[in-house]
Amino acid sequence: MSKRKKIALIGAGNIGGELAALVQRKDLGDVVLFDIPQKANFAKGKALDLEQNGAVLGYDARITGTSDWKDCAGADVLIITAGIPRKPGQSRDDLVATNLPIIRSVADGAKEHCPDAFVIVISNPLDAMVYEYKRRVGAPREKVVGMAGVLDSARFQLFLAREAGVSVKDLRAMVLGGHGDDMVPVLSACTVNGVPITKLVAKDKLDAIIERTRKGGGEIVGLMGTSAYYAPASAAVAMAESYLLDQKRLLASAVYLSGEYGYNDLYMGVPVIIGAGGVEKIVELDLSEDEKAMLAKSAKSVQGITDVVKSST
Ligand code: A3D
Repeated sequence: MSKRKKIALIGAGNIGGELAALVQRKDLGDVVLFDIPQKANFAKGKALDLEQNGAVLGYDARITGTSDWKDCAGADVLIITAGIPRKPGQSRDDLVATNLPIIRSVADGAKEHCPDAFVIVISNPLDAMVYEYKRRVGAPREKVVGMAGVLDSARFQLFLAREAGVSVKDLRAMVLGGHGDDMVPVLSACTVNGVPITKLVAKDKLDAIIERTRKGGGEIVGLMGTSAYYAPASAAVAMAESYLLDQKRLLASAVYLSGEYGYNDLYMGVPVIIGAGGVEKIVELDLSEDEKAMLAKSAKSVQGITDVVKSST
């Protein structure tokens, strides 16, 4: 009989709590909610609240709060949200000075205690943080991805569905590139169940939606004073589920590029197939010339912040 899976959530804040709730409701396995020693009791309290919520709702997952890496030993999946989120007026790149030492300490803990886990990084600035995690742990690229594309694509899908007057269920959309204001919503891959979106939404509306998608994270930070957490958690759980259940879903994910799309030694969002082998395939789309130019611009931004991380000791 196969044993229950273990999902370690590094960071027990807003996204960490929602991740735990989703893993519990989908019965993907047992959860370890890890945070720094100063927040160990907070993590323990949140875990207990969630387990009691499971008792109300009828979910059996064990949820443990901790600040001891030993409790993460043998985790099948690690989802990393450790770090600070944006405040109004900040860019994601503004977080690098605080979040770089945090991702390094997380990488050291993970390398020692759960080196074989499939890792999904969420901490910002996303592409640079996932790059640094992989570099420090020395893990194979199949096992280390960044979550951003699923979330950015969902924002794009929502705005398009509302404008077209159709269900979000029928929207197929993809946002590639770095997780920044020059991310690349790929119109050529966007349909309503196979019908090109350009048949249903006028060009000026599409342009406005692309702009809103690019600023989608900032719109929420401006309203709430902190980052989004429901949709980011759902997006990461979709990726974790595809790995744990070998679903082989094709999801936009930040992945280490070795020549794909013409980029090397860089993490950036592209379509990948996630299954039991982790990143099983990177799918190369035939992008239009415009889309290639937008991807190049986005890659340049990602390279800039990645270089900052690479040169910082
Ligand atoms: P928050 O609610 O502040 O939770 C972060 C938690 O990380 C806090 O409880 C911290 O104590 C904890 N932490 C700090 N250092 C460590 C450490 N060394 N080890 C373990 N835990 C630590 O933030 P949040 O959950 O809202 O956001 C977390 C991160 O996700 C931020 O960097 C956000 O910018 C980022 N984020 C990314 C996306 C993407 O789409 C990529 C979306 C939304 C938020």
